[in-house]
Amino acid sequence: MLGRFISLEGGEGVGKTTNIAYIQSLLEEQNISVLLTREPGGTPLAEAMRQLLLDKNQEEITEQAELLMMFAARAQHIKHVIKPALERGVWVLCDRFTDSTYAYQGGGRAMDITTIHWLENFVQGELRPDLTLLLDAPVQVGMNRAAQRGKLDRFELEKITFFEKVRQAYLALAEQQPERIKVVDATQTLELVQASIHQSISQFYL
Ligand code: Z5A
Repeated sequence: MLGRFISLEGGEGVGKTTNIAYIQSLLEEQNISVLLTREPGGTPLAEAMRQLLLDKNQEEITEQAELLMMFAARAQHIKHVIKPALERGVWVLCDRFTDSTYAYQGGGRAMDITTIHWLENFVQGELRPDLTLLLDAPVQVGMNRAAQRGKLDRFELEKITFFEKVRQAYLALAEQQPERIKVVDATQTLELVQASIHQSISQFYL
């Protein structure tokens, strides 16, 4: 693999979408080719699965089906988008990846971590992000920001306790893997958030 793989993580409304273009511009200033993508999604089939996963107006999706759909979409994404880009030397910048599964399905839904770990190895082989930026903020801060957008999807209808568990699961991952996962205080102004991101990204490519 010649390219590098960077993922952006965090609870809803913490600023992932806002900051991903900023990271792209930082890398492109260094003449690095970048591919922006997201999960669930990133290929036509995976995007169709995303629609199903976020749609609240359908039959209840079981926890098992939700977990398997996340990894099914990921399998498509890795094979058709992520690996080919990395092999061409392009850096991949992904809005959410498997840490989201550990946080939402493992933390929020309390699903068995061993099963998630098994699926991670099965679907990804040795592929893991080289760097992950975790945008962290108290749940209410992200929810207030996300609420400004209006309509809520299937995940956003969960109770606050669900998102508290998601946040704690993310912070536990960052504590376990401090080399890969850099926590950014997302409660700061956008200017300060981007200064922290700049620092982590510069340390990474220098
Ligand atoms: N999911 C899962 O369960 N398992 C998995 O394995 C995967 C995903 C991969 C879809 O994700 C759902 O899939 C997600 C988890 C689940 N559900 N939830 N919740 P998504 O990424 O599409 O959904 P999201 O997390 O809700 O994204 P988001 O709401 O778009 O959040 P964001 O991208 O982090 O935030 P943003 O749109 O950039 O910013 C929100 C607003 O805040 C916006 O108006 C900004 O202008 C503003 N903002 C941003 N930064 C700041 C600062 N620093 N100050 C003030 N205002 C700010």
